[in-house]
Amino acid sequence: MVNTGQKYSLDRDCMTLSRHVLQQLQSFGPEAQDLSAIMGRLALAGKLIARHLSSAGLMEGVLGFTGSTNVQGESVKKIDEYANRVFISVFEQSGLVCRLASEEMDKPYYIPENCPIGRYSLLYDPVDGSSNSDINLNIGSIFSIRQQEGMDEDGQARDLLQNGRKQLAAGYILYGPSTMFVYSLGTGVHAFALDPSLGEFILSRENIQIPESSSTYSVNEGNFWQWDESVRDYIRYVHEQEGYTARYSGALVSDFHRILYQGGVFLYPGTVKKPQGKLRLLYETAPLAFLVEQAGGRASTGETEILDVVPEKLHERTPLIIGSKENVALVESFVQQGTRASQEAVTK
Ligand code: AHM
Ligand code: MG
Repeated sequence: MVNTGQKYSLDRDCMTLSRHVLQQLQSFGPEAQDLSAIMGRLALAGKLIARHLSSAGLMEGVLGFTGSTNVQGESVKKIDEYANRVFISVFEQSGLVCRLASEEMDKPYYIPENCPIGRYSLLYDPVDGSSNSDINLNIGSIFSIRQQEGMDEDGQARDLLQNGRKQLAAGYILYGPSTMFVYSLGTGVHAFALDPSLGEFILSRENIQIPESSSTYSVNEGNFWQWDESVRDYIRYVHEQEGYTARYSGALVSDFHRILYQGGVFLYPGTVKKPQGKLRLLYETAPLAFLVEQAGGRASTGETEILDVVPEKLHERTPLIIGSKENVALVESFVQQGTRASQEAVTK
């Protein structure tokens, strides 16, 4: 007699990331081969970083700050620097991408021999939520793939300054109790869990659909008095409703992962000191917006869809409201009411 339980688990074990990517693209053509190879390299970067993190508490020189600051003026952690180098090493000899742009580098890193138009650019946040790393809590890496559309004489990578709908693929790697690789090629969102005994990412959930609404909200309420009155009104509204739950981990990737699976809304609004908020468009908010739309959710600045924002510079920031459709619309209604009220006050 056939043991069907065993059969199903074997089928599942055989659905590796590379096989899944080719299946999604329904092609063995050159672009499908390239994207499949890029996903394979990203998975390798994820495995290297996960391995490094798994023994971080036992080794010297893994945790803590380097003593330098990055282009954003933020203190760099040793793990940020390590992970940034991992992505470069993994792609440098791959012949797959022409340049890499990351949160940790002022300008993109070029691999000149791979730079014909039509090759790919990788944009990434090597370690998102890195302050969690010193205390062994969840962190992640975020990535986005775009096609190279122009040559770049002055290092400003102007062809990257286009909206998020230009992304060919996006995703993240979550370093949690298990390491997960979540990606989209524009055909749904799919999650893979790292099986350490095989060293392979195995399909865990396919075609994830975010719930239409939920009572979970995720925001750093320590910034309450730094926000616009309209955001404060939304939070006051939430406090008055029964059943709302707040969840905030300090790492966007893990808060987003919860919301992708269980619904709700994550917000990082502008503050008095940072009117555009903290999160960067090209390698944080746009890739997650790409994923959330594929899962049936939304991402907005409050006024504009995140995927429609055209940046003026590489490290541009945007306010972020992301998650279940109904929750995002509710936050937007507060923000837009606030905008209308201040416009009316100006015209009076
Ligand atoms: P990072 O990429 O430098 O780690 O910064 C981004 C992180 C997000 O993961 C997280 O949501 C946010 O910063 C937390 O910021 P705050 O401490 O201001 O709430
Ligand atoms: Mg980040």
